[in-house]
Amino acid sequence: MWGIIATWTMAKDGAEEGKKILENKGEAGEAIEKAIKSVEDFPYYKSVGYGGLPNEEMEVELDAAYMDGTTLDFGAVCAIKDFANPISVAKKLSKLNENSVLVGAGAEAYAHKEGFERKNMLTDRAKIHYKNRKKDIINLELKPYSGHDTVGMVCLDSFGNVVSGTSTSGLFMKKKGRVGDSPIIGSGLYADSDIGGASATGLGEDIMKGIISYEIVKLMETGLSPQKACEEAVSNFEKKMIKRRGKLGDISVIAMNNKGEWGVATNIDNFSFVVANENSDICIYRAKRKGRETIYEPATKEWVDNYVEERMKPLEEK
Ligand code: SD4
Repeated sequence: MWGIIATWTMAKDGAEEGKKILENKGEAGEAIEKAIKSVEDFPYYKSVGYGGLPNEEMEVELDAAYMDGTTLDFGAVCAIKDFANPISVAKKLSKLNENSVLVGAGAEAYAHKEGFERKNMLTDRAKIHYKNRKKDIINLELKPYSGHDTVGMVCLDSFGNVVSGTSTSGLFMKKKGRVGDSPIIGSGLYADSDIGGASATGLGEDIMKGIISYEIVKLMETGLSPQKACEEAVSNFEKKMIKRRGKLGDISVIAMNNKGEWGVATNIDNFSFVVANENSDICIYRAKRKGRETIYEPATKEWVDNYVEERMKPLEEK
């Protein structure tokens, strides 16, 4: 059995590419890198790779991580600037026994020496978003951080290897040097080929408090289905956060076990995800919370067309 699951509708084309590798008996590591690179390269997605929205100082700082559930190799880059594919740098770092998580200038120096493609990741479109947001923050008293969609993925290949990966520009208007959950092992992602893998998206500062991806994998280890494990992890964490802090930011999670069964959970009303496995063709679903549970249904063509159109429509400075 092979399978692939990814956060948000934007992952669809990448997931298609990953799926092709998996169905041709390719490896999960290759599939996930190809899939996430495709999302990073697409200029209209505002929260991953090229075209990702900048920090407060109009710099695009990117976080990415890669975990191999068979060897437990883990690599990550945090707040890296001006490299086209942070996921590939993270994957390469994961093979190292030391220095496998690098931040900022150190990550850039490594990527440069290893010959990764340099690219100015700040697009004209992202600059317009930035300028507009600055005005909205003042005029509409808008929260600077709203609007963020990290790509998180779990892949299972026909040989039983589970791999997880993430890539993100993090929160729009974040402070320079801010790092969220996405490159943090156990929080943004985790993988163990004896069990399965998980990944999260949402408010990193909160997600990290629950080490939610590790929690989901551990719940699957107790015998819970991926769906139950995701729901249990999110609802237990929500209960704790409300009790201790009175609130929990947005959090959505995906998981797949080593049989290709999958699950999701969210505490919002508009989480979307993409999934395929040997038994079912690629499909975009829309999910929302229903009490302690999460319900989902396939997205209609109209909704998907509208999603893509919204992201690609011409943008003007306010
Ligand atoms: C972060 N978790 O940097 C990321 C952002 C995200 O959907 O996932 N947004 O906190």
